[in-house]
Amino acid sequence: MFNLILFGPPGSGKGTQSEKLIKKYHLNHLSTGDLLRSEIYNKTPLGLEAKSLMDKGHLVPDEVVIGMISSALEANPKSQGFLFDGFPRTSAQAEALDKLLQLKKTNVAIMLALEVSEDELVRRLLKRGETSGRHDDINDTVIRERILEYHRKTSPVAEHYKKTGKVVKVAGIGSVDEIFASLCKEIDKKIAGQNHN
Ligand code: B4P
Repeated sequence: MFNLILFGPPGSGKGTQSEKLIKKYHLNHLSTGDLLRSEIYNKTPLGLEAKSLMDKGHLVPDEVVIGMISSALEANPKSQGFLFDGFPRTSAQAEALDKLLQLKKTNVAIMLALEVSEDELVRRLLKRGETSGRHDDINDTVIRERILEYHRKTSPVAEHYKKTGKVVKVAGIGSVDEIFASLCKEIDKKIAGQNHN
């Protein structure tokens, strides 16, 4: 099993690159953002609670997203590996993920961290907001709050995986295909290293 985390601030291209990576490496895509938006679309109680937080640019409570990921792992017992997109976003989520994977006798192989400047993040998200209908992409203040939440709560998650030498930084500026090629290069290196051991 090969499990990878695609990491980075809001708008860094996690969703965009995930779509391409899951096809190439036959991974199951687990995006907590997509799972939450599906709850909102279906107007579930969880979705209603999540919407009010997401519209302000805040994170959804840990127990909610950990529960969603746990169910998704259970639902795919034969998976060749998972791509975690937008999860874990707090240290508590990272610890929970390690435990869930341990139960499946596997672990995180690599964390690929996309690096993009703040001005470019804001530009991309406002542009997506013009067409996506996503409330959290329309307002400059909400976008800045999402980036602040990232610095406050999410960037420490990289420290968690640095301890085990799993973090690889990748430049997230350039064309989608150029960034995809950089990500593939790092994944191929990791897979070759694993096969060698
Ligand atoms: P997410 O759905 O995870 O989304 P994101 O951070 O906004 O975006 P992503 O990085 O995937 O950007 P994308 O590729 O789409 O989170 C939304 C909200 O859900 C959070 O704020 C939070 O409230 C909640 N949430 C989710 N997970 C949570 C968790 N684990 N715990 C608590 N709360 C959670 O790219 C953005 C735009 O850039 C797109 O328009 C794309 O076309 C463009 N783009 C991509 N690559 C580009 C490139 N190379 N050049 C130019 N533009 C590019």
